Amino acid sequence: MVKAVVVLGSSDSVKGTIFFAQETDGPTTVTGNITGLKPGIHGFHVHALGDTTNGCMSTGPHFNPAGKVHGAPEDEIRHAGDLGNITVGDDGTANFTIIDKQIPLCGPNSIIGRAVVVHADPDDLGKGGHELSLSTGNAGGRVACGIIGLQG
Ligand SMILES: *[C@@H]1O[C@H](CO)[C@@H](O)[C@H](O)[C@H]1NC(C)=O
Ligand SMILES: *[C@@H]1O[C@H](CO)[C@@H](O)[C@H](O)[C@H]1NC(C)=O
Ligand SMILES: *[C@H]1O[C@H](CO)[C@@H](O)[C@H](O)[C@H]1NC(C)=O
Ligand SMILES: [Cu+2]
Ligand SMILES: [Zn+2]
Repeated sequence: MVKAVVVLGSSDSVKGTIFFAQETDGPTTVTGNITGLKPGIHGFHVHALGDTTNGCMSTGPHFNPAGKVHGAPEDEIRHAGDLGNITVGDDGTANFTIIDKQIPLCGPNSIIGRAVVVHADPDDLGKGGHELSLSTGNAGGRVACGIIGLQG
C-alpha cells in the first residue's frame, strides 16, 4: 500500500486534507474533506507540477502523460489528472471519495510531487463547447491547491 496526502494551503479561507491510497497495481482511492468553498460544483484535477511558487498558477496544466484531450473521469480519452468535480454543500464543505485508475502513486506516471487544484467553476468534462472545454473543462480560476506528498 502506498499512501499520499495533500494539505490545501494556498488560500486563507479554503482548508482541507485529501488522502490517496493505492494497493499494488490497483486503482487509487481519493478521500477528501474541504471547507470554505462556494456552494456548488467545482472542477477538481491533478495538475502536472508540484510548484506553488506563484500559488496555484505555477502548478502547470492538467497532468497528461498520454497526451490526450480533456475529458470526464469515466471517458477513455481524458487527461490522467481529470477527476471531474466535487460538490460543495450549502455550508461550504465537501466530503468526497473518488476511485480512479489513472492516478498511480508509483511507477513512471506517479502523481507524487504533483498538485491537486480545486477550481472556481464546474468542469464541463470536455463537453461544454467552449474554446477551453478540451483543455481545462472551462473550470475557471484556481481557488485552492496543494502538493501531493508521500505519507507513511
Ligand atoms: C461533511 O462532513 C462534515 C462532518 O461530518 C459535515 O458537518 C458536513 O455537513 C459534510 N458536508 C456535506 C456537504 O455533506
Ligand atoms: C470527512 O468526510 C467523511 C465522509 O466522506 C465524513 O464522514 C467525515 O466526518 C468528514 N470529516 C470532517 C472532519 O469533516
Ligand atoms: C461533475 O463530475 C462528477 C464526477 O465526474 C460527475 O459525476 C458529474 O456529473 C459532474 N457534474 C457536472 C455538472 O458536470
Ligand atoms: Cu485544474
Ligand atoms: Zn483535463
